[in-house]
Amino acid sequence: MNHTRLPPDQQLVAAGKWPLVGEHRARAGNAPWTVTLTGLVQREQTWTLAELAAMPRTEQVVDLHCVTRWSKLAVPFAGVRLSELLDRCGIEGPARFASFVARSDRQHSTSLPLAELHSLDPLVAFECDGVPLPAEHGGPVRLVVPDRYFYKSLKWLERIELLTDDRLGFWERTAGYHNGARPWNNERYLAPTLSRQQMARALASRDFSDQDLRSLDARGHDLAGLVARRAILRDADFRQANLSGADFSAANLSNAHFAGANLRGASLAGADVEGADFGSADLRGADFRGAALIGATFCRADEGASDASPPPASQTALDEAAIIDHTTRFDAAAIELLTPGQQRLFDRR
Ligand SMILES: Nc1nc2c(c(=O)[nH]1)N[C@H]1C(S)=C(S)[C@@H](COP(=O)(O)O)O[C@H]1N2
Ligand SMILES: [Mo]
Repeated sequence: MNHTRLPPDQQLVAAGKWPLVGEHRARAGNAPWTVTLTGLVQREQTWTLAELAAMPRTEQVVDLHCVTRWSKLAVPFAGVRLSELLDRCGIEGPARFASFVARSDRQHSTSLPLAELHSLDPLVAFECDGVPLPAEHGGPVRLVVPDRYFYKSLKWLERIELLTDDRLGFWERTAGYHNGARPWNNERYLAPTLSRQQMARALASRDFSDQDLRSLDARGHDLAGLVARRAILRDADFRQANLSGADFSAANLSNAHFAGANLRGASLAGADVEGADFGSADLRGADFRGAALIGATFCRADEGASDASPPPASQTALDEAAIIDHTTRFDAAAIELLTPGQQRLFDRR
């Protein structure tokens, strides 16, 4: 059993699976790959991949914890320690933060305090499982930061800048991801930014389309026939709500709470429901085609259990399972990314 190593509210991804999250590829172009360390350093430096590979090689086994609630334990990475690069440049006195920038279309970024870099000892990784890091997982070179949600591990590392003041990363700035990112403290998202007035107005309108209503509290509300196409409802609370016939197509519902909700005949087609909780929700006639389901929970059966152990077939576990039947529509490929315990619920129907 590995469950002592699973942070709160995380679940293990199916054995051998590694979900792809965020950007899928680096920026196109043939310019040779380089990594530059700049900002408050004594000597700015740019390294080619060959130069990085010639530095002392370190292996590190890291547990990956995505904020959308999946974890993948004991992943063996190899590369050079970030501290090796910092030592070669010399940190200037006033430097307090490091900003990491990706060679990607949106120049994705994240940041960490220097004090934490010293204790976390991140890896500038170019190998995983003994082979070059796959391109979609950040190859040729990515950052791997142990003990933080995986959004602090930047794929396609191109630039590291040392700063006096923090520069929030892409998710931290645009999506309210918690800048602390400590999995053991459940530091996932910032507190709701919606005022009670804004919430009341949205709930009365019954049309959430294209609105940013993340962390909305709609617990227990009667929202039958709600229209919420493309709405941002990350971390929203729909527990016990009546959402029959609701249209959530292409909405962002990551980590939303649907325990006990009535979703009969609702459309979640093309929605992002990563990490969402559907325990005891009624999903008959619901449409999940094209939806991203990684880390979603449909029953409590395998929480904290290792991939190998079967879920307990106790009545309590079944009581908390979502109601799924032949009218519930899913893609087989999306189900495959769920943990074995979650998949079993779909096999049973
Ligand atoms: N350049 C870049 N790095 C990124 C992201 C991204 O979108 N772009 N997403 C982050 C998030 S939220 C996660 S969970 C991990 C996912 O890495 P993976 O696709 O290898 O699983 O990368 C992190 N680093
Ligand atoms: Mo993530």
